[in-house]
Amino acid sequence: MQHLLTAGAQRALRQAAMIARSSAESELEAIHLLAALACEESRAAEILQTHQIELATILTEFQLRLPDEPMNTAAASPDQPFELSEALHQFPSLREILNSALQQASQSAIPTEIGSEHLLWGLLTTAGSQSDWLSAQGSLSAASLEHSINIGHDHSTTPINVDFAFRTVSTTVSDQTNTLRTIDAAANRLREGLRVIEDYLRFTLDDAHLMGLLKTTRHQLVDALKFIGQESLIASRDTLNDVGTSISTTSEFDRQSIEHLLQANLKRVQEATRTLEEFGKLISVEAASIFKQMRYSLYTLEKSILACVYNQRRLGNCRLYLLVSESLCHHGSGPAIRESLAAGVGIVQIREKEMTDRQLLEHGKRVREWTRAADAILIMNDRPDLAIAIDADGVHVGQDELPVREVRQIVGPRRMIGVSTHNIEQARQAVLDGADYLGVGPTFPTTTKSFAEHEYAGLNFVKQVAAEIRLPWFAIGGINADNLKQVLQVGAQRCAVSSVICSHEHPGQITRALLAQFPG
Ligand code: 3NM
Repeated sequence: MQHLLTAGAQRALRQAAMIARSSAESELEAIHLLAALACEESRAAEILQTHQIELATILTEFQLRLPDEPMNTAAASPDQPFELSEALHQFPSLREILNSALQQASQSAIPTEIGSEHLLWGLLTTAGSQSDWLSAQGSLSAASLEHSINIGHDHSTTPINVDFAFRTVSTTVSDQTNTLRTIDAAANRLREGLRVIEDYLRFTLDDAHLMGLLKTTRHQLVDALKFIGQESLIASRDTLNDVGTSISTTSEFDRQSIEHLLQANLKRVQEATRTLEEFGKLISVEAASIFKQMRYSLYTLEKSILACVYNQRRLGNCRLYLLVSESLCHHGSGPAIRESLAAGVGIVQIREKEMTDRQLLEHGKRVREWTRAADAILIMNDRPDLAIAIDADGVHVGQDELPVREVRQIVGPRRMIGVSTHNIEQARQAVLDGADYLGVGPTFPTTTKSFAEHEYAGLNFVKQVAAEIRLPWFAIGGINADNLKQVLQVGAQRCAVSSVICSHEHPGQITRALLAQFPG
């Protein structure tokens, strides 16, 4: 997670560095930050003034000098967002203060922004001459400062990321070395596990979207380790004396399939992030917080990868998907369904907008019998309740219908959920939401369903999905025997059609003609 600093907090930190230089100090100290906060036009300065703590008194007390050059230079008021990690990197001596500021900021209504008032909190609550002096000023206390910080904030908000407190580590040097050694080993385990998964996504699944998400996790690891320090990790490494290297379990070498290997590595990276998170808490709250985020991302990623693998298997050779509406059918929906099933359609969707629920139920039960006899998949459009009532294999929803999460609550884990998508962001989101397959369209103009101008996606969208998504998907919308080739050429492997089969005089014949165009 990124923790940003407000512009006021950034200026205060830079001014503190300038004050340290003017006062001929070799290192930036807390007192310099205190002086900087007092001269900055900021919330911290207001709070200090309320408590009659003046800049002049601070300068005299700590024998500090303000710089001769003007403090509000362009360099001192950057417009770029500035992250806590950068601040820690630039101002390592203020580490504890920044940590404490983060803790306080994370409890406020805008949890990720660290302001000058939070820096002041850090100064007051972190041991040092500045804290003793501030506390001795009479009216300023932790309680009064907390009150000033939180004025106007809604205390009913749940604090984020504060299930751990900053620990001033009181462990022995040997404990610290062992903690770092553990973190180093877990980071290596995580890095290696991520690489195995990445190779699977790259060479087996060929899924650029999920690979991109995994890369983000790898970058997060690099960010988190900056808080711990690569040098100290390397210095603590002692592989030769690691008792774990000589112990190998038979299960470690027991990989029956690529999927088994994948699952073992998905578990391995989750376990590694948990170790990193727990031991990381002893060294750095920021690192521990990133490890925690990584663990959650990895759970979602695991789900998306396995859904992809499982649904590819489930939809196997289903190339042609038929959406049936009674009103479109030349000879009624019965012949259209039975003939197309006999000709090789692998998946049928009941898409009736005009039937009553009773009619839909009866119709659905009949179609269930036909599809079962043909060993084909049956999907109910838009109605999870009826999907269950007719024992369909799944339900299909559009962007304006129930979200996947709610549908999943109704239909349970085993029935499939298909989602219509009309742009690449919707497609990526549907993958993460837990869809089992996607509709990708409209590919060509269609009169079967109406679309707003901006929803018309075209072949370009099909091409985009083909380039990055391996969850099974069906190109849809206006596809017929004349344009199917174009759809296959841009990378579609599966298509869904309605009117071309339903309104054909010989549904079986046109189904065969369409299927014949799919390769192999
Ligand atoms: N959904 P036809 S296009 C129901 O793009 C439907 O999500 C679409 O029928 C989408 O093959 C569409 O007759 C209509 O054009 C498909």
